[in-house]
Amino acid sequence: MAFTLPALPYLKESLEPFIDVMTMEIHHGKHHNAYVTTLNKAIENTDADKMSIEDILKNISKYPAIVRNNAGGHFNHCMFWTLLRPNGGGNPNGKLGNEIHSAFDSFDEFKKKFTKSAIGRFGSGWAWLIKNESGKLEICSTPNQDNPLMDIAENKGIPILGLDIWEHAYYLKYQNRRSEYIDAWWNIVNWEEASKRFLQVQKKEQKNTQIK
Ligand code: MN3
Repeated sequence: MAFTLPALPYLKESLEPFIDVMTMEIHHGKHHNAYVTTLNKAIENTDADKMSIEDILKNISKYPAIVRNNAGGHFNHCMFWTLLRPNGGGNPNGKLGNEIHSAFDSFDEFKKKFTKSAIGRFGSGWAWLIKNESGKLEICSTPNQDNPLMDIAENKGIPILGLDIWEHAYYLKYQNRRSEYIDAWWNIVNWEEASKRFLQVQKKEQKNTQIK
């Protein structure tokens, strides 16, 4: 079963002025598309051919770098698109909002720490809010197309929010000003989607404790 490029859940021009239409076009249509094509070629006739993307990532140490880079690239971008929306931003409410408050003292503190982590990642990579293996919210970052689901990740957990900090995500509009891109990104975060992800992880955790 080959992986496919998902359609964007909004018009590519609808994230303007925060992310420009040309960046969206190239980022989704060229970069993400290339991860999908390369991944499919790399896993053709291997056992990964029939696995879910999550299962590949959880066992990524068994695969060559080409699978690590492109399976990560595919998963990370699928998630990234859904975590953006026109007229997004603001503060998360509900259970995720409460959990962010208790883990980071306030939403502003969380924003500061997340921004710092994203700015501090040298070169290409991602910044994440994850629910870690002890069930706590945690901010971390990964290099290249790695992510916290991978068995080789330094900080393991399930991603709730992810920010692409590769230059291809912002260079056309922001050039070297990564922090301006991050400031803009907060205006289009899809907190409803992040909350949905958080609740799903919580549900799974509850099920697992019941089984134990
Ligand atoms: Mn990207």
